[in-house]
Amino acid sequence: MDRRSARLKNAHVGHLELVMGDITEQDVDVVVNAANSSLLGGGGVDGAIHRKGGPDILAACRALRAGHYGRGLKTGQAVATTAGRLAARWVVHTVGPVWSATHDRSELLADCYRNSLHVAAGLGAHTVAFPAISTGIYRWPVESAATVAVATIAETRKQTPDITSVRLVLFDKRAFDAYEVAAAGQ
Ligand code: AR6
Repeated sequence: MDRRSARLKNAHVGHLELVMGDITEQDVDVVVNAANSSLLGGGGVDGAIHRKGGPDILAACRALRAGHYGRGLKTGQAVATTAGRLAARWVVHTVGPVWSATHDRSELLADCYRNSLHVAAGLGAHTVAFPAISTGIYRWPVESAATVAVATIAETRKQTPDITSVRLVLFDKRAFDAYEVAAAGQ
């Protein structure tokens, strides 16, 4: 075990798998991307997925923009493309809400998890990995985002029984710990 993997953590809490690591390295059917409404790439998870997945993902996103998604993807919605060179079969792109201290946007964040799981189930996927949507560039406090994510995944899994594994992939220890606490309280 190298020094980096020695620091990695993972846990099973109920039916949820928590992993500290890089979402682009997950061997699952669906990797969820914390995209923006342009669908044309960005930083954070989005940048990492496009970099590692290669140009086929961007080509598929451009095709979506040329078709039904001419005005982009709305906050909370989800849409699938190829996963290009990733180990996953599909990327499901969703747009998290930007954090607001004055407006409660929790339902939009919940929509991301709900709609992504339904899109994944529609594809016939069994295993899905999520990042901590909105907790990076969109500045959502990680404890609050964790509570929304864990509750929504638990509720939606009752309607998507063919999805046998949902993995939350957290980039650092602070996020991992927050999601572990939220999952244990579920
Ligand atoms: N694997 C897992 N988690 C990651 C990775 C990775 N490779 N890279 C970052 N994170 P963010 P958002 C964590 O900013 O807040 C993009 O520009 C990161 O530490 O990727 O929803 C889009 O195009 C954080 O905890 O997504 C949008 O414009 C979490 O993933 C905007 O950012 C989410 O951070 C979306 O912002």
